[in-house]
Amino acid sequence: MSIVSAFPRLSPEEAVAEIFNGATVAFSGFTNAGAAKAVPRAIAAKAHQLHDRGEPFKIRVLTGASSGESIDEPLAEAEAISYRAPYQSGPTLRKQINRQEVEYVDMHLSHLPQTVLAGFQGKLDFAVVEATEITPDGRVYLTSSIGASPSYLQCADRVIIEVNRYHSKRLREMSDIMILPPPPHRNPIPLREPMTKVGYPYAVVDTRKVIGVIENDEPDHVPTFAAADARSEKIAEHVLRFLLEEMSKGRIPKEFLPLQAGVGNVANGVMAALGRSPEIPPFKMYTEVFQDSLVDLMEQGKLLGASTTSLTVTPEVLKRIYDNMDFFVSRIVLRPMELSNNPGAVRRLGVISMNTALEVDIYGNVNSSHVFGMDIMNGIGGSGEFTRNSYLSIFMCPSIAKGGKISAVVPMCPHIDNNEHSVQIIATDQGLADLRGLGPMQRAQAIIENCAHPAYRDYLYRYIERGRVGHIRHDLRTAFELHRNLLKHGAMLPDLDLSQVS
Ligand code: 0RQ
Repeated sequence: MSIVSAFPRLSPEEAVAEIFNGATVAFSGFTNAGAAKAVPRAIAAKAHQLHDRGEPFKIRVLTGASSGESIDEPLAEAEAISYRAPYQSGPTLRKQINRQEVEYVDMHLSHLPQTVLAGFQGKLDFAVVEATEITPDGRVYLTSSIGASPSYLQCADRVIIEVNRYHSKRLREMSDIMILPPPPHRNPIPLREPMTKVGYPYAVVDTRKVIGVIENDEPDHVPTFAAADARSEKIAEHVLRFLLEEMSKGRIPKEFLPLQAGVGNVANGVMAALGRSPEIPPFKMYTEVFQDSLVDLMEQGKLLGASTTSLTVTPEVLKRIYDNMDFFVSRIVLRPMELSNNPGAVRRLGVISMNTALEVDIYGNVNSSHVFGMDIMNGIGGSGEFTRNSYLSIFMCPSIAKGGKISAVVPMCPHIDNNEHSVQIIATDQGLADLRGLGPMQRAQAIIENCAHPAYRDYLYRYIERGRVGHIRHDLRTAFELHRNLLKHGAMLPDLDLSQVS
């Protein structure tokens, strides 16, 4: 008997027949990796049909993390989302959230599984999970991400499985799955180094809940990253120099420490630069997203192993992995996000974290998520759990944006995702500020001098001079003057000659 045939085989349209207006639907996917594909499209089509007939249809959407092209984009275009958690990065959904048409809960990612288990997200009506296989006894072998799928399979009332033939069945050899029991019944997680496995190669579902199985062979829609630009190269240079200095001072051991890198071009560029440096020894990663550049590093022997929750790689790179599984299965561990991002594990392993900011303030508070403190960009993602608990917490961003109309260093961030108590190092294309051991006014000096673009330094120094003296110096009348200028005039310093800003 075919393993799939133990469950009804459904068309996507049949699978979504029971999904009702107001349902909470939890999808697999951490980024586009391992995201459900056929079902979200079918739900979007159903929403279009019902809306055309004048009938309401919106669902509450949970995933592992963002899921752009596969889930958020089709559903948002169909105006079919009423609520979204824990992270998104889709252009259409972002606009709907910022118009307050969609309620969005921007969460620390490792918190999500326990909030689902505890019922904080309400009842999960459906889980839609991509798998390489579901066995008749309910073992579900997941695909290119684990994310929160094991918890969704456990907690949802009804389950739809997308069996995707594109993915290698050997992904199970990388998978390490467990669900943390609710407190107070938690034991220490016995992770002593990034590659230790502590769980099972499969997630589990009560087969009585399975509505059916849809088969497909669609690759993950992971977009190609642009090559690192000149500013990213500079940031990478500064971070690399800093890490080498830390090694020479004996503050990073000679066997190095596990790295975490956020998503995006800057992080991809920094990882590539670390890989090129002969002085950085071969290292491991304890991270949440495994990106294209890491495959090169693994093949070169520079990256010895990586713990992650998703293989967020382009289809060409994923094929390279699948074609050489004998090499990769022993070097990659795929875990649920409550383990990949677990604060205790991050602290124990001594991770060096590298995440990206939209802006930083002169005291070291970081805004990664809300432009003007009002408009969501993407979300905090995993940056909080890594930053707070890492041995070295680094934030990176270009010193200016939009051709110099925006300074990434500001007097006060109007929204703070990671605060001065957790952020240790800030790097921009201008240089790097090491904030460890510095008091507020020393931090301000280090950040303005090393990280701010020269065109904005005078303004920032004058801001401090006119501030009211306290432990931290601020002028509450003008703390957001740069942001107000940007809103009103389209530039933080409207009189600045941008042709002189490079
Ligand atoms: O807009 O494309 O219209 O020009 O913001 O900026 O420089 O292209 O940077 O793509 O790396 O994204 C923080 C958003 C950076 C991302 C953020 C404008 C700028 C541009 C994007 P345009 P860049 P990136 C991993 C862990 C979440 C936290 C995290 C992010 C656009 O890295 O979402 O790291 N991080 N999580 O012009 C207004 C400013 C601006 C600004 C830049 N100060 N004000 N706009 N821009 N600075 C994720 C997971 O956990 C899954």
